Parts: sequence; C-alpha cells; structure tokens
Amino acid sequence: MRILITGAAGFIGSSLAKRAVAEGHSVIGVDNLITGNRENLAAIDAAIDFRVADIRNREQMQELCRGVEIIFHEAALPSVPKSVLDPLTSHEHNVEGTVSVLLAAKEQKVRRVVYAASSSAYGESPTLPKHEAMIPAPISPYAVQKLTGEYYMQSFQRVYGMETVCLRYFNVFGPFQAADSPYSGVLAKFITSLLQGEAPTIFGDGQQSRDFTYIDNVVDANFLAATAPADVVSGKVYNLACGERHSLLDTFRILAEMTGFAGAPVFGAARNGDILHSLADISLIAREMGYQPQVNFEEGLRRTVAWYAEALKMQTPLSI
Ligand code: UD2
Repeated sequence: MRILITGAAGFIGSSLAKRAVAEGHSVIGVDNLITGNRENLAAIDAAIDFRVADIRNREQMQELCRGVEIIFHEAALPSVPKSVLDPLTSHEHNVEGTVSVLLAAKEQKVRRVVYAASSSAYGESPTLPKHEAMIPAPISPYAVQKLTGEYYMQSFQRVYGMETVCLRYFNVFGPFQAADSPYSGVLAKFITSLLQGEAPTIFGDGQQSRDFTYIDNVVDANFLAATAPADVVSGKVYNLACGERHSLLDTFRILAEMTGFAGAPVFGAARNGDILHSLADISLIAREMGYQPQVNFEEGLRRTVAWYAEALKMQTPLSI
C-alpha cells in the first residue's frame, strides 16, 4: 500500500512509519517539526519519502496525497495544558490542519483516513469504563479540537463517501516519546527524572488514573483499522487502550522500583482542565477489528525504561 503519515517525525507517527516500512509499504511522511524530531526516523531514513511541510498547506497536502491509499493522520499539537494556555494556536493545527488533510484526501481520492482521536473526548463524566456510545463531554480546548476532528471524519464519510476510522487513543507511552518539554507525557517525564535520580512532580494527589497504552498496541490497532472491512469500521469511532487503569501513585512506585529510585515524589498543584480517571471499554475494537493489546502495562514500562536508559547513556536528544 502507499501510505501517507502526517506527524511522521513524532512519537506515534514515527512508530507507525517504522512498522509500515518493515511491512514493505511505500511510505510518505510529513511533519512541520514543531514537536516532531527528524532523528526519530533515522533508522528508516533511506526507506521513507519524508517532507518537511505543514498539513495546513493545502497545495502541498494535495501533492503528497497523490496515489495514496491510506492516511494515518497523527499530526497535531498535543497537550491539554498547552491548549489551555494558547487555544487558538492548537485549534489551528488540530482542527484546521485536520480539515486540510481531509480536503486533500478527498480531492486525491485517498481511500481511507485513520485518525488519531483522543480519550479526552470523554471528559469528566464519572462513568467507568468509557464506551463509545457515551455522549462526549470534552473539557479542555485540546479535547474539543480532537473531538471536532472526529466529527469531520464522520462528516466526510457521510457526505463524500470517504472511508474514515477514528481511534481514541488513551495515554500512549513508549520509546521515542518526547521527555524534555513541560508538555511531555507523564510517563516520559517520570521515567527520565527517575533514571537521573531526580524526584518527579505529581500534579494533584496522585490518585488520578489513566489507561496507559504501550505504543506497539497503538501501531497494531492502526494497521487493523487500515485493513478492516469498510462496511464494518468506516465512519466509526473506537477506543484504543489496554482496558486497565493505574493511578499515578502506583505507577510512581512501580517505576521507582524498576529504576532503583529510593526517594519520594514531589507534589504540585493539580492541573487546570485535568481529568480524574480514565479507563476504556475495549470490547468494540476487539469485536470489530480483532484487536487485543499484546504488550501489557508492566511489560511496556520495562521496555520504555530500558529505552530511555540507553538513550540517556548515548545522550540521544529526548526533545522528540
Ligand atoms: C490527554 C489524553 C490522552 C492524549 C493526551 C495528549 C485524557 C484522559 N488523556 O492526556 O489520551 O490525548 O492528552 O497530550 O484526557 N502529570 C503529573 N506530572 C507531570 C505531568 C503530568 O502529575 O509531570 C499528570 C497530569 O496532571 C495528568 C496525568 O499526569 O493527571 C497525565 O498527564 P499527561 O499530560 O501525560 O496526559 P493527559 O492525561 O492530559
């Protein structure tokens, strides 16, 4: 297949690109390098057609979509707190960028777009686990933007007949995740602090919990979503997670043991727009795509700790 990956130099995009290359697909990657890092693609440099471009550039997107069968649309300005600080900029990337990708895909007759949606769409509703039939209740601008992207996917499916699949990612972690920005994912921050003998900061009391999902599971699900029969998956939204939740306090304890850190965490103020608990019902994606998480939380943590330990030893830049 000819596959276009937006956000190809980011954590999730580059992981998808590596799998796509390994499976022998023809891969085009696009990234504006605002949060992505070209070095994430070093291992497949010769095998991927990589372009530095912004997905909002309609002309460039049209050109990149030519002859493409599948798009994995991962490009976004992630981060809840970043969107709280500057909602307009994240709107431009996350919503306008998504519409631009869809328009180019439509004009070039791309068969299917698989979209990186977010568990943040569920917001504060107390029901656990979260299932796809629940009414979304986004809190942060980021959550609103990611949900708007889902609605655009469904609209393009309904009105233009394009195949679209939305995967609601639940807190993805793993090798190559950026670690050195204040907006980095919590596990990347915790692991790199602990490996350097520094106490990580827990925002709030640490009782909040997440359905942390190891990157390989996310890659598996994207390929299932790309190949599943259209009459089953097109126009739909699926949770993509492990179906288990872990509190930050428990996660800190496990990681402290894995890294040999003997100290205590630092506690800071709870984050504005933060969600308390997040847990997915993954029965729909299991039933309709045959998805099962292959790497559980603890094994994922072990692999991630090992990767950051090596990266820190080699002084690999972690601003990914
Ligand atoms: C949201 C989405 C996730 C994804 C992500 C993209 C939810 C439940 N999840 O992740 O699916 O779209 O956005 O950015 O909405 N924290 C600390 N210390 C730190 C950093 C974070 O305690 O140094 C806490 C933070 O307050 C939160 C938890 O860790 O309670 C996870 O934070 P995060 O930024 O890793 O991800 P989150 O849940 O906002």
